[in-house]
Amino acid sequence: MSHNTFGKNLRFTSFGESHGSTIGCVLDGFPPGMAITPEEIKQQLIRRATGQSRHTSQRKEQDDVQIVSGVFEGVTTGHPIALIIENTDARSKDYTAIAKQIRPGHADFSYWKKYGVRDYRGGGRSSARETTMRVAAGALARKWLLENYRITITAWLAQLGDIKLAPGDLSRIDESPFFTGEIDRVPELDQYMDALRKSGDSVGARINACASHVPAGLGEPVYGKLDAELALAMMSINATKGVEIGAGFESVNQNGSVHRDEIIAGEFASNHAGGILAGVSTGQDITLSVAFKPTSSLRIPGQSIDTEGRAIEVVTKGRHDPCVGIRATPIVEAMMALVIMDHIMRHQAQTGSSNK
Ligand code: EPS
Repeated sequence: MSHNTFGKNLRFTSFGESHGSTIGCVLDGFPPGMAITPEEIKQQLIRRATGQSRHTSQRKEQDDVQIVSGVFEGVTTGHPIALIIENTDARSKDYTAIAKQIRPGHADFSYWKKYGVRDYRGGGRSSARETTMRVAAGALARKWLLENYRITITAWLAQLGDIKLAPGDLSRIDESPFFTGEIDRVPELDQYMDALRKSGDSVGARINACASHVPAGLGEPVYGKLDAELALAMMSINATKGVEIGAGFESVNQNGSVHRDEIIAGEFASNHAGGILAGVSTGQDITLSVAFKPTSSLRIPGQSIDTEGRAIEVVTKGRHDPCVGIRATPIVEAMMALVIMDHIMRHQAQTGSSNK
């Protein structure tokens, strides 16, 4: 089976490959009456796009989004919203040399084992190109959440390789390609990435995220818990290797007397739960953290096999991200927005209450 849809009352489906003619998505169940323009969607797309700095892949896609359906006279109609973007800068010949080679650490291996056939051009469906559509749909969800619930969602770079970063001033994360609020540390990050790129290697990253003003009561115990569905959404992003909610794995070191979030005079005194208790939102900020592995398309030779099973040495040339985690930041935000909006609609459908 293939599975390209998520969400229940707000359903998102994406299609398309990195080097196909077009990528696209359908967002079904979106409420009528919200104004939206392609330019607003593009504002989010630019944040994720390649070629915006020297630290990401130099593929230059315009990412001009066309709203094909579900919007009439600039307003959502309640019908499926279909969005498409043409691929205009795919350079498939970059992949001829590795057409029959399996890059170690890449979907090349597992997709080939599963399907027996693979679109080797840019990784086909396994490419991060697909995440463009998540950010496009996420732009609509973010706007709806802000207008209807004042919900804001912000993600930031918390770690690049072994460099740990504090949140700093989160209102400034869009001022550098790193999505960091520690603006004065950007030169250090530039230097680190320049050296990494020169070495031909790649590195992982940690992205932290926070959603504020999320109402209490979202989440569907026991198999549709809000944290479970957020974790699933994050794990579906390319290169994710770990997700933590609230205190996450740090909870292992904590005593119950520390971990529990005491309620003093009607207010939570801390937020180790990450805004979710027993799979249901508490009204506190929802906080999570996502680990991205280092990308596998490297200029450094690696031992592997070809599609005939022969031992080979693989070298990947072309335009690749030395740290795909950096531009995963807007993808994390988009996935959080889509999951939270879906849960608001599910909560309303079950209880008849908007919990505003
Ligand atoms: C990617 C490899 C590069 C990236 C691509 C993701 O593509 P190509 O090899 O075709 O130049 O540019 O990312 C995007 C195009 C995008 O929009 O995110 C990969 O191997 O996943």
